Amino acid sequence: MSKFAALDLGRVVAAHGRHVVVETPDGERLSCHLRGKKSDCVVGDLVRWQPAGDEGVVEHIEARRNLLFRQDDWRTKSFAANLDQILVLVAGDPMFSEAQLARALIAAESAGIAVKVLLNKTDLPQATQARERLVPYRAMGVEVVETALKAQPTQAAASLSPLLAARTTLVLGPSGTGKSTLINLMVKDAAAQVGEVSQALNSGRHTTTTTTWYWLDAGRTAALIDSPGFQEFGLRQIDAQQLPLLMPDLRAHVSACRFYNCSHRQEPGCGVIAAVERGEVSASRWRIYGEICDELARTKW
Ligand SMILES: Nc1nc2c(ncn2[C@@H]2O[C@H](COP(=O)(O)OP(=O)(O)OP(=O)(O)O)[C@@H](O)[C@H]2O)c(=O)[nH]1
Ligand SMILES: [Mg+2]
Ligand SMILES: [Zn+2]
Repeated sequence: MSKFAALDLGRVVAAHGRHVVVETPDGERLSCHLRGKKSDCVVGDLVRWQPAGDEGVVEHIEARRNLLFRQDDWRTKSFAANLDQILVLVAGDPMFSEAQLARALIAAESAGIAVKVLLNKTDLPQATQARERLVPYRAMGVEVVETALKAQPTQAAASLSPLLAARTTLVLGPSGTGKSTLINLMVKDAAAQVGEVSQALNSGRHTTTTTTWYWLDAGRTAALIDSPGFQEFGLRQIDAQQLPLLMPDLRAHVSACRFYNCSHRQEPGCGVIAAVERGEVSASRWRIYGEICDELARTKW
């Protein structure tokens, strides 16, 4: 048994640098600092903590079931831990970047976390083009749900409820796609929960700058995690050799390659390139694959 087992167990429901909000098993929330040089505490973490004055100190982070993060040349940015699924929100306005979506899916696959895509703002004409862009993703087996969270909230809530029940879901996606709109629709007392968190973090700011955990139900069986919109999605944590295996549409064709160490970029007899030529792998997916390969091949600073 760990030497921390005697300490109280809590769950991190908001994290802001070295300052976190921990929720106790009976639902109380308190502000905690991280002990020493620890700075890797993320929302969703289960922690052992103890009181220190009118705050608390996190002494230990329990082993994680999974962790979603992105990594560029300079730093690692963790989103959240111990997730059941990720819901990636996209929209036609602002038009989502396919490269960004692909990267989020690769990071999730690499972390072993299930993903669904939510196409929001279907009331807008730009949704047609966004839907087109999602065709290869549906074809490779990604579940795509469509909503108009603001224009048709009742309908949206009805289709989302079963998807979110009894699970911990991280809501991910670029800025302005409707992540907070989703939280506010599905979480009845979202404003109150936000209030508690910003009070504990002592920040007047709106919490969309901070990743935040919300309970969906009074019984606290289902949770939604709101996260700030991201721009860059570095995948430095991925091994270049593994990359094609983390892209299901490419993966389906690697066994047809003539060379066992095929890079799927220019080799003769490449099964992936042949599939691109037959239209079975979308040209844009293959281009995105190449871009990420180049990025991973660059010397790390
Ligand atoms: N037309 C339309 N607009 C929507 C819909 N859902 C959300 N919006 C609007 O889109 C804008 C952005 O919504 P937010 O929920 O704040 O977006 P977000 O993803 O939380 O953005 P960040 O916090 O910046 O990452 C708001 O003005 C919403 O009212 C929808 O279904 N249709
Ligand atoms: Mg938001
Ligand atoms: Zn190949």
